[in-house]
Amino acid sequence: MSNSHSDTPIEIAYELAAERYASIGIDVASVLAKLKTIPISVHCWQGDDVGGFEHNAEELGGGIAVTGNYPGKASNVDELRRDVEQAFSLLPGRHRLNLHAIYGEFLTPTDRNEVGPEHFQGWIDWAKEQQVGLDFNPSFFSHDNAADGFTLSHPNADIRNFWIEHGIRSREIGEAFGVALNNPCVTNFWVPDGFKDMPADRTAPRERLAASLDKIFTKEVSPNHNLDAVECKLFGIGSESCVVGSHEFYLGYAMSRKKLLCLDAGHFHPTEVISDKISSVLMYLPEVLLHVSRGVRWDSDHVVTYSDELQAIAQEIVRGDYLNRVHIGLDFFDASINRVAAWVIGTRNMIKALLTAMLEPTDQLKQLELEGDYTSRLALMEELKFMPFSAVWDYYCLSSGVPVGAEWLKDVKQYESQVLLHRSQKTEKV
Ligand code: RNT
Ligand code: ZN
Repeated sequence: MSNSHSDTPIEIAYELAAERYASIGIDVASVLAKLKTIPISVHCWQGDDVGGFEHNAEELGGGIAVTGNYPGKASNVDELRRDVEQAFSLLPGRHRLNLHAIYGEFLTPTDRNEVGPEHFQGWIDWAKEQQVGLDFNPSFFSHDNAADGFTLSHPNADIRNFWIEHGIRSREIGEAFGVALNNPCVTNFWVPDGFKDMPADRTAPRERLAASLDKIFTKEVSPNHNLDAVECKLFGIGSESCVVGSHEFYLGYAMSRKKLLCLDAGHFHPTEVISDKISSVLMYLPEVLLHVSRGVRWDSDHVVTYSDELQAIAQEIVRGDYLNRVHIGLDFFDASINRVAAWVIGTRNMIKALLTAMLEPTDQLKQLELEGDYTSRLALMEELKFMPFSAVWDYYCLSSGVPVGAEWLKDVKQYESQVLLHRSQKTEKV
């Protein structure tokens, strides 16, 4: 490494940081080369408060909620794409876009049991052009047939069949993404089904949910094109007493049907953390999907910050050597701040957490633990928190051609004044 006179302060800081890391056995250049290959699946729904583009879109349902009325929400597919491109331009690395079924391009009113790959051709073309992979989600909420809180486990067979058809078609869309992009799509199934008050029968709805899912998954689809995931949950607004698709339900389902389990950071008891679950679940499942989110007091889906739990999630993925088995997706929605900024903040934090985890001397920490030297383990872990990872992060941004530090905010502010504030504002609820 040479400090030529043309080196910027960021490059100089990086070179010094790289020397520090080399002294603890970390090759920073190879860490950055690897980090570049890890995609984060960025959720489209932060861009419009989980609204979607259906003709007769209903209010957000399913026990999830978005609060805030920050101006500039995307209200059509072109606006959403433009906003996603703006966010992607501020992220180092190449990432993925995660779509929900309600985000299709519907020329005529199209019900959920009518969606198909044709409604997502525009997204496929866009993804090819942007060179990003696509992930998918059937949308089992914000619909008349979900209004009473049940979908795939509904006691009424007609309603169940309606949603089963939606699930089948959603997998076909996922498969079409995988084929067109030559890149497997993760299609994640989350249903809001649950009881507000104590149910008399917890068994029958769970049996119906399993039977409905089995019907949806009947067709064999190549894992090179589509991977199915199922997302568990503890409670929602309106399903406080019993969620049909609980953790135990879906862990068993995923194991027995060879599906991915989706662990959402907001879907457990408040002191329960998904970082501790990854290694347990991966004992028995080949792959998992994460919905990295941040619950504040409840499953509130706040923007992901650089929290202890975010770091712990990244550490678990890296320490367990699970990078190839964990699909990292984000799931938050905040309408009280600039929505593009929300994406950038949350995604940059996820990448930063991966980077710092990859800059750890993992083998040394494990060895100290094995020897029972917990004193050294704790001392080293705490010293690592003050290693110069920010210099590595800055350099990663610089060398990836994206803004360093808070510079990205200028781009977002400019985009806000030039684009977002010119959008016609519909009356929105707070
Ligand atoms: C809801 C689940 C689910 C949704 C998205 C919109 O509690 O987390 O993943 O947030 O599908
Ligand atoms: Zn989720």
